[in-house]
Amino acid sequence: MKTKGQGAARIGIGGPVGSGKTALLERLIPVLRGRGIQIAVITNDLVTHEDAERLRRAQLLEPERILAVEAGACPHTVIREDPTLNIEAADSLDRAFPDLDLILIESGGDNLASTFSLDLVDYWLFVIDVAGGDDIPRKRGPGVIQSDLLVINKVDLHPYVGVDLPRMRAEALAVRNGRPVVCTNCRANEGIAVVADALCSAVLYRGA
Ligand SMILES: Nc1nc2c(ncn2[C@@H]2O[C@H](COP(=O)(O)OP(=O)(O)OP(=O)(O)O)[C@@H](O)[C@H]2O)c(=O)[nH]1
Ligand SMILES: [Mg+2]
Repeated sequence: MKTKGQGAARIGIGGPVGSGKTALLERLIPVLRGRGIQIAVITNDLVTHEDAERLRRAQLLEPERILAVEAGACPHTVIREDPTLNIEAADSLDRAFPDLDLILIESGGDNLASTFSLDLVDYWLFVIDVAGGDDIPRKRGPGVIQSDLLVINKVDLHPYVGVDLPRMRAEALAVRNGRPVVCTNCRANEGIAVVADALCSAVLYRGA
């Protein structure tokens, strides 16, 4: 396995508070590891290490492969305006694990305007969920429009929150100018392999 650039490929996972970014990581990690891909994770929380501790407790990865960055009050700052802390964390993972293929970087939960600096990541996903409202794609936030992959999570909840899921998906596709949209249910482990396929084909290739 080789990445298309230098060192491990860096993947951003952004999206509003509670949309399911950590839940997606918990589902993605076993799928990627099952494909022989070497992974590490960086989480960003405001002033705690909550998500990193949750991932360590889940024992999906060696604890040394999970680093936490404290983002402070503006979670988008450390993934966009000044991503130095995250770049340093990713560089240290590259040094500690020279065989790494992917570093998955979860942003702190933020608003629809949050995006990742391309100095930090090679590819980024934006995770929204059906309970956040089916009008979210129509609001055309930069995360929805510019991300390499848009994930609509919690599709199991659509009957309970009165969301027309096919319409929400169609409206998301319409504003994304051909970039892909994947529906997931992290609770029941649905759609996860499609997300894994998309990011692997974008940033990894198998050497001859
Ligand atoms: N029903 C349902 N619940 C989900 C799904 N994915 C996540 N959840 C729940 O949604 C809540 C928030 O999930 P998290 O993974 O913590 O969300 P997050 O985006 O990482 O949250 P922050 O890091 O705080 O921004 C948890 O209670 C999850 O169990 C899903 O597909 N379906
Ligand atoms: Mg989280």
